[in-house]
Amino acid sequence: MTATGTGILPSYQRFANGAPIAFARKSFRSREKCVVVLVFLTFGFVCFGTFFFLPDFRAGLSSTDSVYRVYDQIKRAGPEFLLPPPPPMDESPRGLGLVRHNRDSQMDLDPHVLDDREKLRAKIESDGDLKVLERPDVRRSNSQEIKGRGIREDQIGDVLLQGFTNSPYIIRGGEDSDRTARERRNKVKEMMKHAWDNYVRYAWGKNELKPVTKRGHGASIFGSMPIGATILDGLDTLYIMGMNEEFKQGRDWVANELDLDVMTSDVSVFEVNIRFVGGLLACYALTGDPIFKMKAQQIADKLLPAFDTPTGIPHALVNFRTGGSKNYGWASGGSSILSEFGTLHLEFAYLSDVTGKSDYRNKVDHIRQFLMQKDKPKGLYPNYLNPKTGNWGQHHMSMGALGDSFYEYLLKAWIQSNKEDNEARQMYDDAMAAITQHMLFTSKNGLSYFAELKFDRPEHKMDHLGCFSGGLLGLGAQTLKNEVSNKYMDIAKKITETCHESYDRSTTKLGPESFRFTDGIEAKALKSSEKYYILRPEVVESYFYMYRFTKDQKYRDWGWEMVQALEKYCRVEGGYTGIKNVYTYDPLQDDVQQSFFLAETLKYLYLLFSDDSLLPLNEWVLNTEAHPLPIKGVNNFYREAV
Ligand code: DMJ
Repeated sequence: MTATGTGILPSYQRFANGAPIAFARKSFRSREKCVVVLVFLTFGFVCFGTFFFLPDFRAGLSSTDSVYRVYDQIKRAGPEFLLPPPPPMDESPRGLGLVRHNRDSQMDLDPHVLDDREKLRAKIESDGDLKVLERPDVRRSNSQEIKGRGIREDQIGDVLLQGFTNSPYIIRGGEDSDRTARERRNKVKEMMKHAWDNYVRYAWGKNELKPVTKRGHGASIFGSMPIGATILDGLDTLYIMGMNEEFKQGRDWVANELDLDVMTSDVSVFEVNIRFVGGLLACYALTGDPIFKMKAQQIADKLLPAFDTPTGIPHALVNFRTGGSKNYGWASGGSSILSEFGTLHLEFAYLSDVTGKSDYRNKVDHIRQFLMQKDKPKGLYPNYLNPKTGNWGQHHMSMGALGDSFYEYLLKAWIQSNKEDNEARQMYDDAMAAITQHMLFTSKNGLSYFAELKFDRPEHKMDHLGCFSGGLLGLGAQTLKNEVSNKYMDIAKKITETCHESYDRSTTKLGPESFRFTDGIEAKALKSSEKYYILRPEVVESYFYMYRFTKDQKYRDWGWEMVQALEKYCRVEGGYTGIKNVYTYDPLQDDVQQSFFLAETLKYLYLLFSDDSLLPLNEWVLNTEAHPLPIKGVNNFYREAV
């Protein structure tokens, strides 16, 4: 077989049914001659255009050194003009940072992209420095400003993200004039970096980090599959602290990796709402990046089947795959829990406003109406409500576990609505009047605390969880001045003081899960099952609010004591761990870095050492997981759908 017949070499010989056809003609046809002439003409036109229309060459016609000038331009552009730059050294694990840098460097390679970016950045900066969140100008809407300049709504996030990821460092405000406060704040930021970096290194994409054994951790509240709880919960803290690279890394995970389809088991409606929906909505408000709104909505949609109960009071657990929902068997005969179904309002109301879909708000309004018309024993709300019958379960009442954030969301829904949701404020005021009348006690040595009620009997015990109530009462008193506001501010100070005592009376200077006021004990845990500390935020949450309202330096100093204790007893090489007994010098570690440590504890500490311009409380309201949501009508970051 010849080479021609193999098809390996090119051949112009034609074949018919495998037999060669004789090629007789030796000259061109006239049509072929025309094509040849046309080709020559086109070539001539291109050469002519090159010399007379391209700027560099035209300029160089009179010059003898044009070749050298082109060479010089290439040289100045650097080697990247011809070759992509090497990826920067990357210490982050799993090549995450490498992927990011590679992509960025390819963007940088294209001079047109670079140019557009620069222009966009200049435009944004001329709008009044949108990247700096220090003091948003409430008279102008940021998104409108951008829209007004021809940038589509769906580009806003990218514009903002590109804006700050290109920048070496952008301060988001709140630097205190006091040097000590600034140093302490920097320390908190370093703690956040330690917590985040180790999560990235050992548990990326998992729900939480086991900092001692250095691997992923999965809590059942998030279901059986990893869904990046620490990323969703911690992202806005990264943003607020100006940790741009880390924020971008988390944002890209949300955009590209967050996959709800992996969620095939039951999850807690409450936890998913406050941590994931709340976290994503806060990021949406802060950045305008539509990916956050989209993901928040997708997750909230998965929660909706939990509301399909005879009363519309949602179940505690929902299955993302089947839509089936149920309550915990242990909760007073299958009841729903007050602090859970009562802690959806802020996120759902805001989600309706940014998506333009009323469903979410309708669901939580319905819960509100249902609770309003129910009889309340002595004006108090029991912790349990049966979603089938609509009857209260056991008459247990608490400012701590099972009750807490229900009261918080009454006040904060009113604040979020720019004080228009008066129903909510009235319910809050009525509830606080009943609680302070029936559940507020003073110990022999003068410490104020909220006891729990079991039917009519007080149990003289307060949860760490209940320590948020110092800040809450302060916020209530600060936002509505009336004949009782001084009284409530006074209680707020006393409760915060008691909670500090629970820390101060421990060996580690960290507070126990619950503390009692019985048998000669004050503000100390009694049982070993109450002595643990799992990196909870509620005490520093109250320090933060009370510092904002009073400017009393002691709250900052108490916060600093907490930082030192965290560093001493909870910091390990692989992150931060909870401890099992706050009353020993060498406590056992629980090996869990809770996602709320990044979302709340470190955020409140950071805010405590910032000045009031960072997340001013007349523009932002923090959800129960410390995710900031904008206040309607006064905050341009509200981004209501039009
Ligand atoms: C957080 O998830 C929230 O603050 C919630 O309201 C109750 N407690 C944890 C942190 O302790």
